[in-house]
Amino acid sequence: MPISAPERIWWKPAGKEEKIWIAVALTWCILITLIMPYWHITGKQNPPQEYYRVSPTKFASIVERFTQKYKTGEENGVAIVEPPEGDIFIAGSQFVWHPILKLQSGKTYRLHLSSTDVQHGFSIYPLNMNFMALPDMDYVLTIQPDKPGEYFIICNEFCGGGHHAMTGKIIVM
Ligand SMILES: [Cu+2]
Repeated sequence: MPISAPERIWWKPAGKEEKIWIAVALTWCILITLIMPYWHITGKQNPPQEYYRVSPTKFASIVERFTQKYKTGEENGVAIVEPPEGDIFIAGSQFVWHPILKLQSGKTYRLHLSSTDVQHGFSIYPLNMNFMALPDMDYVLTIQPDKPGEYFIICNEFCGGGHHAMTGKIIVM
């Protein structure tokens, strides 16, 4: 069979259903495109606006000093600290979040979050709060815990062989 050119007009004009589908899809595209900037401004889910540069070794030594100063106990080899209101620190390191923070409900803390090695994901469970912990970056999250209980921190960024077991804890009194 010889190869022949297709008919000159081989398509059919769009039918009614196809036109409806295109209109619905286009409307939806425009809508979700507009929702993105809208949610960025009103969604209260943006990363913290306060952050500083800090070297991983410097942050590690700050966390160490903070831990020694306010240490009240230990759990599975991780120090428990009970700091007063103000600046508090937590570091992600392969493969643990440390120290364990014991906080008072209703008080305001400035939680400094960073990593002493690679990138980690800071995810507070059961709350749906997720932040990045980056080496070289000190993110300051102003928090006011209002519900007593135990909150678990899970690393949600693959960071190496022990990633699946990388947890931490915040206790609210
Ligand atoms: Cu991880």
